[in-house]
Amino acid sequence: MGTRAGGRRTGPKCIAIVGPFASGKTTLLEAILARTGAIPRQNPVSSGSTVSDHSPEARAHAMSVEATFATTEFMGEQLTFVDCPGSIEFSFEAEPVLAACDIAVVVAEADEKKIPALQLIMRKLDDLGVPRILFLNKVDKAIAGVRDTLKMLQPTSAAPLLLRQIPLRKDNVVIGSIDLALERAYIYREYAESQVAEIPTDDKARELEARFSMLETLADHDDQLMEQLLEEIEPPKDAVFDDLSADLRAGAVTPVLIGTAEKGNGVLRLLKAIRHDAPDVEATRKRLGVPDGNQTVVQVMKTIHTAHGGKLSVSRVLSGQIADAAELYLSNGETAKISGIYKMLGKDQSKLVAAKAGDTVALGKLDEVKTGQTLSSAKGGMKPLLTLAPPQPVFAFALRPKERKDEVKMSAAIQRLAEEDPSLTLRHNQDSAETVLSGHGEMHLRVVRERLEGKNQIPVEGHAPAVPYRETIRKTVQQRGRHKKQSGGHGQFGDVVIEIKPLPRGSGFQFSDTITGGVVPKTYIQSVETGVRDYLKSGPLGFPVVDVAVNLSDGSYHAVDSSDMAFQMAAKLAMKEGMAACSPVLLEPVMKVEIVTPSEATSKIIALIPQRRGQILGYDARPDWPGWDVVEATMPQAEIGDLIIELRSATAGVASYRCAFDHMAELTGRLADEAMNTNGKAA
Ligand SMILES: Nc1nc2c(ncn2[C@@H]2O[C@H](COP(=O)(O)OP(=O)(O)OP(=O)(O)O)[C@@H](O)[C@H]2O)c(=O)[nH]1
Ligand SMILES: [Mg+2]
Repeated sequence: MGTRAGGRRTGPKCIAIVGPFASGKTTLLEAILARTGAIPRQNPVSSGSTVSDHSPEARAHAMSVEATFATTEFMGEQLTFVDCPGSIEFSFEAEPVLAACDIAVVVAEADEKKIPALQLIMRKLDDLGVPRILFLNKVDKAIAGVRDTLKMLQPTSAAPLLLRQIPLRKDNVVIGSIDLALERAYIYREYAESQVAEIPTDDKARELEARFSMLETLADHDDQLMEQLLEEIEPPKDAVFDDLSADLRAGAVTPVLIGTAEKGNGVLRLLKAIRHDAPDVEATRKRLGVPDGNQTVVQVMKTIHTAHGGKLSVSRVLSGQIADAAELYLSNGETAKISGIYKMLGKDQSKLVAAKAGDTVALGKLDEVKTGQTLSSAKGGMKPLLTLAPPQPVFAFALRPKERKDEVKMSAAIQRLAEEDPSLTLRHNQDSAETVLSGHGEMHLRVVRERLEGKNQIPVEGHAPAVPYRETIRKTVQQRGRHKKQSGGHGQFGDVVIEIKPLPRGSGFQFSDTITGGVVPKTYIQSVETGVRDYLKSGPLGFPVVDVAVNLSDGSYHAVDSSDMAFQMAAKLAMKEGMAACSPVLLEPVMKVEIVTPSEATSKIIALIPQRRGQILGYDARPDWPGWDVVEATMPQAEIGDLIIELRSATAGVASYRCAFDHMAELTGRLADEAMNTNGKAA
């Protein structure tokens, strides 16, 4: 016994703190920093001065909006914690962090509504193979028993949730905990280390039962322990500890610790569990497939542009070591020179001269380096360990500075923000001449906007991006167009007869001619096509025209006065008059939408689809996602703009969607008028 775990890992560790929104992650980090002496005392999140949520944006919304790094020391060992935001809109922050951390502390609470959010996180950890401890927070206000809570949370986790502590209650108030592995009681003291105590006699039976259940779970991976349990032999404590470590590191179980982060209770036990049981960078290297050897490998977890303008790439040193001014290779073979190595404590940094394998540090001025990249000392660089693939954006707005003079400044600032947040996309829409920013929800983009206006001091205006309406016709018309001008010397003459005809949806534009006998010479036929195409950029309703065919059937020319220009003009004239008589109609883009939602909200989601002029194509269980459904529908793009807001509010923030263009559909009546008023000719 006691061989599987191979003892405690003493190297520096990187611990991601994740969990559903408002479960107490920031509070827990603050408590950890206070307990380990990195900060003098624990500040409540409401004070707005925690190490994590110091930005005005986080404060304004009382939620974390980005990953925050804090390195501290516990019993002589270095631990870097990364407090990740809980909201799904900012969840991409955690991706590059989770990839290169050793363990995750999942902060959860006894709240049924947050189960789907917890499930999302647990799945992410499963996908990445990150071992985890679950910290069941807010036991001070928990009404249900811990074991009932775990039953409720178990479906979120592939690995069994293994209860390591049970609460100690007095008059229904939690006053401490009993550690089932140590078989000791701890009486909580606010903001201080708990006091060790004997397990009260009244609680002994409960403790034994819970302990037995813990041992049973461990015995699933330990035959010897199984035998001992069957023969009712008390297993040696060391063996139990070894099993706990080994199973945690292998991801075979998720140990559960309890506490009240707000009062600093349960924090020390959590730190000790991390100290004893967490894997270190060696396991993380294996997980990421870092080749053996003595090269330095560094994985970038976050990019920050600090207030004084310096760029920091917060990184995990996976192997080897780095010194200030060292050069590393990017995967594309380029080099980047480190200018400053820093230990992070929220927004504060302190300078270091070097960093070694396991350390999580900020590297200064790596201009070409981006979040998620792998740097290496191996000549020419190494294959990236990670490919960051942000999900499809679900919300967008068009942005412009309030003052024109800020245009260049704004685009530079947005570039910086996009570098800090790889889940942000920026594109220029040529059609509408808009700068469109897309992201993962309304709050996500609101924060970007606040950063532009606050940190960067650029007042901006935002509005919903233009919908790419088109127009077409419903009737065939024949039309003559004559352009004739006699002004002084050279005149202008062009004369065409065209037939304008609707085409089936999706055909685009076709041009043909049935000119015989050279009544319109070849070069001018080309001019007619040019004129028609030019006209089609904006039809009678003010939108690009699609799905029409134009045939040039007749016309005449003048040997001296005809010209390319004159025939273009004649064609445009014919189009202008002809199109108006073709019964023009607006077309709007309709998308195919795939919504993923927890099953309990499926009926609500289905109900809102027709309200947004959508058509339900079907719904089904989401493959491989117990408790979730997929709803498929078609929906006009105009209705999808703010769809995410409604989806999120119907599902405690977790539903999402993907969409792709499906077809164009006619739009008439009031909605067509509105579209024309805002986007088209009438505007
Ligand atoms: N009763 C109780 N409340 C707590 C505890 N820990 C945190 N809270 C409260 O829960 C709320 C959210 O706390 P945060 O620490 O900001 O939660 P978070 O998980 O960091 O939230 P996001 O980063 O926005 O996802 C705050 O009002 C805290 O005061 C606890 O142990 N007990
Ligand atoms: Mg937080």
